[in-house]
Amino acid sequence: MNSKRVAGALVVMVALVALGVGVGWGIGTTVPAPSPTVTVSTTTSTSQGPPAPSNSSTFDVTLVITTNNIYNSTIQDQPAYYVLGPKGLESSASIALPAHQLIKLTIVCYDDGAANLTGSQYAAVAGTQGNVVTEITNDNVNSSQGASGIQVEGGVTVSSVPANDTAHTFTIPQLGINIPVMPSSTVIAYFTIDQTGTFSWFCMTACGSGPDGTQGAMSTPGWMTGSVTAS
Ligand SMILES: [Cu+2]
Repeated sequence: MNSKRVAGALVVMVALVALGVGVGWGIGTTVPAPSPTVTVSTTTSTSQGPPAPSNSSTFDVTLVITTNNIYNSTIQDQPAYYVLGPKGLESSASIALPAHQLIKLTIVCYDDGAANLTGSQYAAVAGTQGNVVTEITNDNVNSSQGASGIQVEGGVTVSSVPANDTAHTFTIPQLGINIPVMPSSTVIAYFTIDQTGTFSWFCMTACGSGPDGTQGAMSTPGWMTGSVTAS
């Protein structure tokens, strides 16, 4: 079959399966059941995979924290947040997010060191679904080979992290969002922004330069602060 026929056949198959699901659930019971020989393969969307199917309402965004970024010849290396784009890393100075839509935020932190929190409250997760995140570290993930295949235990759901083991945070004070990030971890958070507008985001650990660690990256858009525009 040519590609148009393949596409047409897929549409018909999906429609037949959708009808079948409706019948199975007692919805639209006047529609006859499709042939039991109709089968389709389904795919599951992941943040690393192909674009989410049209029935998914989750907006995926990934931020990456690296440390070997030359701020200038005096301060030298500073940590920075980046947005993971289709071809690599992009500036985090201005992050565009949808309003009124569930956002899946993944933060990948290559920084292996902790920094002092600028306030003890920033160790607690806030503003996410259930006020929790999934923290994945090299110490809380395990795989084992079971009789039915690989068994994965990946990450833990937490409402806070140890205050003395926080590398950075992703914090939007105006929206009440605070996501603490442990050293060398990946964090997954779900939240919704129920308003439009532009809001400042900050890291609330003293990870910058200067005597109190609040200069350099901490005070420069695209490094450890910036804006989020929800529209
Ligand atoms: Cu930071």
